[in-house]
Amino acid sequence: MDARDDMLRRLKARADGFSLEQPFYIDPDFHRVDLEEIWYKDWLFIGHDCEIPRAGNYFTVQVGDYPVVIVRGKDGVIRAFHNTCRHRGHRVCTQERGASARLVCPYHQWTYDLDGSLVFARQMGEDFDKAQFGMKPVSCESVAGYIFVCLAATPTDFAPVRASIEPYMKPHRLWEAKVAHRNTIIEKGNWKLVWENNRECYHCASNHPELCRTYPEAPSATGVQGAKDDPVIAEHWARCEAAGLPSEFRIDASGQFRTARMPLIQDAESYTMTGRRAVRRPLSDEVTTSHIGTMLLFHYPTTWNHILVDHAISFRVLPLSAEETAVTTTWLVHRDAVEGVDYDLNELTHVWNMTNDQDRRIVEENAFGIRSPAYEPGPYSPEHEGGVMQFVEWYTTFMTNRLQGGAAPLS
Ligand code: 3BY
Ligand code: FES
Ligand code: FE
Repeated sequence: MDARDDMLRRLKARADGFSLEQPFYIDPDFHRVDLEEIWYKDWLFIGHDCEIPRAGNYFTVQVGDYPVVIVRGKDGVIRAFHNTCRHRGHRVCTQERGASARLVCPYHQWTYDLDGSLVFARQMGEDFDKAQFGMKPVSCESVAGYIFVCLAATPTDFAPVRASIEPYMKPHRLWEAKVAHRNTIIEKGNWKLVWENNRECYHCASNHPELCRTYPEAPSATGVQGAKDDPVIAEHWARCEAAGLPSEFRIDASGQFRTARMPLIQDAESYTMTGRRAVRRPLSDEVTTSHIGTMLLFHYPTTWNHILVDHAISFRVLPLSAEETAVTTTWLVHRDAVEGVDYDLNELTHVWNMTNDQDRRIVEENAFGIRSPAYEPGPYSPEHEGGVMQFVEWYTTFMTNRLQGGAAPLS
């Protein structure tokens, strides 16, 4: 059976409240459908404005089969292009990141302006029209310091994402922050396992001793239910909102993205072993309130985030294959914060480096068990894994709609 038909049949037959069947986590043909229907069509968080602060700064990324370059133009605008030369297809930018006045393909030196137009191509004959061979644009939006791209020829409307997340993010001024540290870990598991693990804290107490010093394991903090009924959270929202920080739990009707500001445990202000701030200088000059907890943003399928009073941490998920996922973590601090003076890099990164490694091992062991022919979908905890159910619901609905829109009817 064709993978798309098989996937649709299994999605329709799925038992509510249970994990997905094995092929969703391991089958390369199912993975291709994920790429084609989600990763190649939807908006993807790809990096931060402050990673490319000056004209000519760029970084590259690989989304499935698509190499993409993101570059800041002379006009300050951030643009994205397919990183494939219009001559014979060599990657134009071969480094992970860099700075260049123009983008020069290393193969035969076709040279592109930062806006993608071809400005130089040697000995191509009299009739050659450079205007026909600019780098192909990729849709690109920047919101409050977060860059999103969409590979679809006709992207879905980004306006609802912007309208929803911008007010929550803006006070933190992340577009002018500084990257204190960034690392990428490879997790040997399907991207959906990375998400399922992220969307619950049922595993936290027994797996994350460092994070649990400051992050509450209550499902109301991580999941999608119960926050409104929790008096501690309600009080936190009222206090933060009064200080001009949008905080209340808000989720998109489709379930694809959520914002909410959550209190940390007791007096904790940051993800350190003591709970005290890791960075002496606050992240944003606009946020003068203390104890603002963590602003949580997720946007499927690429990002979850924690924005604190002294720093912010973003996570970017990119699938490498059916059974491998890259997770890039970026720590952002105030641009004037000085390492060794205002913060100790090890203290700043310790808790999440430990947590990421613990989660990597969980995802890999989860993938191991799922590869067993004896694996069958198991039940999620209604109390603790509401967030996981919500993710799987989103995936199921999204894929069912996409597959019904495009696939041949089932016999
Ligand atoms: O990073 C997160 O948002 C989730 C929430 C709970 C545990 N986990 C690592
Ligand atoms: Fe880029 Fe030839 S392939 S210049
Ligand atoms: Fe975890």
